Amino acid sequence: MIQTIKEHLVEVEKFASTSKEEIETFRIKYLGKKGLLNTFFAEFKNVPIDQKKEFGQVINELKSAATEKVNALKEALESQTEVGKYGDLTRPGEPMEIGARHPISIVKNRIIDIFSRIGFNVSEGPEIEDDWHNFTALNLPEYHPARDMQDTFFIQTNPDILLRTHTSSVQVRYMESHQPPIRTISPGRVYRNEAISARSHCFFHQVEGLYVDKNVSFADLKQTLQYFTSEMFGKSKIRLRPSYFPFTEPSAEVDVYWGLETETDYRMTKGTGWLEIMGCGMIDPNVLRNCGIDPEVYSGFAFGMGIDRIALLLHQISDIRLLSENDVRFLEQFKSAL
Ligand code: 2U9
Repeated sequence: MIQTIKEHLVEVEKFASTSKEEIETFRIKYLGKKGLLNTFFAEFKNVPIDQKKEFGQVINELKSAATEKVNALKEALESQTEVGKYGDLTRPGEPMEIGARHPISIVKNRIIDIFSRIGFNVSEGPEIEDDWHNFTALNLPEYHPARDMQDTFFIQTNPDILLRTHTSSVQVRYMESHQPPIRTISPGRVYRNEAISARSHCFFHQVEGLYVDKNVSFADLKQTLQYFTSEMFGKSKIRLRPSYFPFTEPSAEVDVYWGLETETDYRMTKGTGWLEIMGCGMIDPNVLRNCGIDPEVYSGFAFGMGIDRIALLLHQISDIRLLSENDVRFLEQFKSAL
């Protein structure tokens, strides 16, 4: 019997495997409930008294050898396999937090999408501009009173360099480098030097649009705006009120009929049902000429709107400051938006 156990001891010591199943079979063979070790232990009472000591020693030796072998092989196996290295790869993944677009971007992207469907491309330009592209080319010569309309941040050491006050400067650049037909919109950040208060900010966001070709008329302008308001707000009743901009003639302010169905409608429209959403006009011939386009051959319309205001409107945001504070509790509410 002792001899048999010693042979098993040699077998245990020799045993090696990288198969989970084989290791388990080995474990059951020696250490299982009905395994060899239990059988040998049960045999202990039948062993002659003078052999009991040696018998006891060899089966204990066999037990520790088998236990150690199983543990060592399992450990080696786990450190080699993916389960050991990476954990259980079949486990469901950790949910990934998704971000949210800023409401300004959501609104800007919608505007771009709407105009791109009728052939407008997107043009961009520098936020730090020169006097020509921001003012002079746009029919705002030095000392023109309209320059007061947009208090400007100038670079202190150079009065010719400034932070753009509108994205019209981008469109001046676009016309300088492209001949008609031109259909382009310019979204972007613009700067105004206004007193800091709850409602005014040093920068905001605009989209301006430009359409220049032969025979572009005021009717084309109105139809384009009607298409826009209907796509953007689901409302196509608009009215144009005469206005003044130095770069357009004639000029108009665009109101959309919002309705008076809810209390919010009343508050938003001050009880009139009408909401001012943008300005527009036929591009002044002087501006076309300044940009290298012959006003005898071509005409065009332009429009401009503030994105921030539209974002407040569409998402019922109560305070414009929320748009620039980047408070995640505010921003994460836009996860489900476009
Ligand atoms: C060129 C020629 C003309 C762009 C225009 C407006 C009317 C307008 C305001 C709306 C609210 C600015 O964001 S706002 O403060 N804009 O009312 N913008 S026409 O006219 C142009 C643009 C480029 C070369």
